[in-house]
Amino acid sequence: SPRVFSGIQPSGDLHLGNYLGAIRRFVPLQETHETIYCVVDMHAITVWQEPDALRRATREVAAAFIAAGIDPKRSIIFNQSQVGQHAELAWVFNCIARIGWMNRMTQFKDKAGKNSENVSLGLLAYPSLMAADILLYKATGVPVGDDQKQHLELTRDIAAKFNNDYAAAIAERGLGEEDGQFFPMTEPLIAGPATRIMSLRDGSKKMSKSDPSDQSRISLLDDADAIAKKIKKATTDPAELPSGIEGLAGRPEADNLVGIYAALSDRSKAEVLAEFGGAGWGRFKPALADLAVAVLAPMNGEMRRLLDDPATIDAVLRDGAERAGAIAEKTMAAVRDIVGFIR
Ligand code: AQP
Repeated sequence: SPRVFSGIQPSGDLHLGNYLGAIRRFVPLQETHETIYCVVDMHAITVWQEPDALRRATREVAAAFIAAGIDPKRSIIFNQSQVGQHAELAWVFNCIARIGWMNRMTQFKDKAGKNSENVSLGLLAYPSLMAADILLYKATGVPVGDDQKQHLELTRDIAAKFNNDYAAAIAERGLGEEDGQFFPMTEPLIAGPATRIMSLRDGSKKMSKSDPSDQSRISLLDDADAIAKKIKKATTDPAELPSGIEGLAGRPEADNLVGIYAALSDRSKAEVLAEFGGAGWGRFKPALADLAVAVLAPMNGEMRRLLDDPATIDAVLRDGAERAGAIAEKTMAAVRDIVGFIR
């Protein structure tokens, strides 16, 4: 069956955007695909991480995967640094990708800000490691939020340039797939009403782990009280909810909260507005808070239970790393031959 790969960085508090845009969508794919889900700790250190905090956050992402319904037997769950082939293939891709491609990445520009001479080289090369993550497993689909679209395009560019630069070596050794290509063209799987959840404080910024304001995001470890308070305080305009989605145009905060409600209740925004059109925030926000608590509380409890037993989480990651490593090594051995490395 077709294979999907996706990763989450252990770089801070997991939030509702990570859940609705990514983790939750990983679960049903287990029915139809071979699924590989990775805690990308090597990506996380592109910006400074305290070692203990990194370990804690790595286990937290693994716990969120399991608590959300990813079965470590059916799927492969592991942390990136335990499979050395990710770093090895990323190096080859660093030599395939062009600096200009990396400089055009909006996430790099956003994260580097005006300080682009003084950020880590890893932050610039980030998409190259991401391409390695995906292509080591020859994954054809990657479930991600909308913010990752540009990185996925770069993954395709790297795959295409590798296939093309080494076309003769691939053909000569018969290492191509049915279509003669070595790496597939990966597609992003971006769908649903929650592809881009925005900050609760500012409707023009995405909800993010690295936002300094804790009020900007709903954390997956927030308790019911914290969730309700954050939603109550969320920035909105004063107008009541419109009765159709056209009425959300130019109202980013309203659009965001309706989108969150839709995603949490598996409905479309239009269906949510059919119920709440004309309602004020005093009615909508408590309904949203109740819904968010109902969906997140069971997961929150399960995550806490799992985190009480780090040895079990580490064993899941170790087992996943062994299974992932077997696939990764097969690809990497072929890459060494294609490139001309003697082994
Ligand atoms: N606001 C969001 N709405 C929908 N999806 C989102 N994702 C992130 N933010 C939102 C999706 O979550 C997955 C994991 O993201 P990541 O850990 O690789 O890091 P990120 O995209 O950089 O997410 P953050 O939370 O904003 O982290 P920081 O602040 O550390 O950069 C991806 O599939 C992403 O699309």
